[in-house]
Amino acid sequence: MGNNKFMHYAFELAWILPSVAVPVAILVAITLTAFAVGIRVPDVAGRVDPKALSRTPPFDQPGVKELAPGRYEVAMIAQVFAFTPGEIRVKAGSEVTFEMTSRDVIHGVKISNSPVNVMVVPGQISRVTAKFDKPGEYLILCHEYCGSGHHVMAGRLIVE
Ligand SMILES: [Cu+2]
Repeated sequence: MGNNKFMHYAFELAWILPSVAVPVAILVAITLTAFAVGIRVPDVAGRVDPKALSRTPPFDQPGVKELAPGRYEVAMIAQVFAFTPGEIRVKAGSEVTFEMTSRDVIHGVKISNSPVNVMVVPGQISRVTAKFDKPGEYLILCHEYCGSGHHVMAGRLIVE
């Protein structure tokens, strides 16, 4: 009888332990990616009239701005079928904040070998920050089908 009861508890424990361990493991994974690897969910930084980009800062002057040594801000516009600016140059080890929006339809921005992966929606400002330590050329790709020229929509980020 006593042995039976022990088996019952052992069986319960075999289910309770993983049901606690799995959420804990997920929390650890989220914490590690957020704080150690620096992967964050891109936030919606605001709204903008897609028809008034030419007179709305920072999109009236799309391009790369060096705020401080190792600290850049990029104002980028996506439209069929190009990114403006199409080429971005930063120094190795820099932290780059991208503020992006679309002039026309929904695009997506993925920068190869980096955590940057964000939807770019007309009317919305998408903001994402990433650090670029390794010198080289990083491909900037549109990853949301946006029309007949989608496959040629690309830019590059050069880390020097
Ligand atoms: Cu596209």
